[in-house]
Amino acid sequence: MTETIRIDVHLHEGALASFAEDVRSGLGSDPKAIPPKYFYDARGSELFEQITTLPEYYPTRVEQSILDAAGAEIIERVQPAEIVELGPGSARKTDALLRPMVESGAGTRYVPVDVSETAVEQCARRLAAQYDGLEIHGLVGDFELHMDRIPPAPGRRLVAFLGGTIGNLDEPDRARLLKALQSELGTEDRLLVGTDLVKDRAQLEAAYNDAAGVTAEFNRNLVHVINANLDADLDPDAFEHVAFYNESERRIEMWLRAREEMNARIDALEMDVGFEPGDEFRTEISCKFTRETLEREYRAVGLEPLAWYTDPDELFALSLTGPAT
Ligand code: AVJ
Repeated sequence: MTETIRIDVHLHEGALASFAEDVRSGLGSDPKAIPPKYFYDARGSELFEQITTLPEYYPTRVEQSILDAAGAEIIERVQPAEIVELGPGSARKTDALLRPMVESGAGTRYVPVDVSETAVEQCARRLAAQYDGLEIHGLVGDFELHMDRIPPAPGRRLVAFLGGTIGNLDEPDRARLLKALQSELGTEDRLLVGTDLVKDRAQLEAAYNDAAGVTAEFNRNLVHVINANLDADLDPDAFEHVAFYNESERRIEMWLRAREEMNARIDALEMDVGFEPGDEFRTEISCKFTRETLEREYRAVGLEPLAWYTDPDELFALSLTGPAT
């Protein structure tokens, strides 16, 4: 067998330093907030996989159904030589794009870019076994920082950013990321983004407050990540999971709220942190979009909306864009 998997890790050096810095500034800011990308250690990635199978968490299933229906058409339209995927996680949904790309004969390479090393390794191994001759070049890193490390394409490139993960970024950060992507795209390259859509509060809130409590465990996992990486002694079970829809900001917010008074030590930061009962810090935003709000954001960074794919209930959407000419 020829070697078709290569994985470059760009995370080790700066990663711990930026996590430490984000926790320090995040716990010192008002409101307190830590970026959601740090959820995804091995356990966090596993918990997120469980979330995607929960009855209340519709985005993964609905996006899959849209991809199953439109994947072949998207590939035919773009005719990519490679797919670069930002934040693939398990990359299970990507099959709906990879299969038609490989079958078209034009596509030869898949480049998963994820902060989770285990996610990149596992999806690379699975896909290499599944698609004979597909070259896989994984990058372990933060796509907000390592965009320029993506190797040059052998032809037309389709950049996929699925799952609604772009909603983890606030509008300025989205504009920065989209602008960075736009500037990397050649005239024939395309960007495919999955976004959760604005809908009624009850359905949104149920998706982030599942009855089985998996999302609560996922949320509290951030405390484990802080303890493990920064030599801290926060008690995860002393925090309550809070998730609600902030309608004026069009986003789900997740918070961790102290149930009791707590004094903790973060050794790596030489920092003492105190919590009064009810004190909270934000762990995630998950922004929801309409076609109008999203297309305005695309145009603002020189991306032209080319196609819009949604499900019959308009719960979730995939949008295809390319550099404006
Ligand atoms: C992976 C960022 C798309 O925002 O819905 C799921 C993460 N958080 N449940 C989302 C998540 C809580 C998810 N994304």
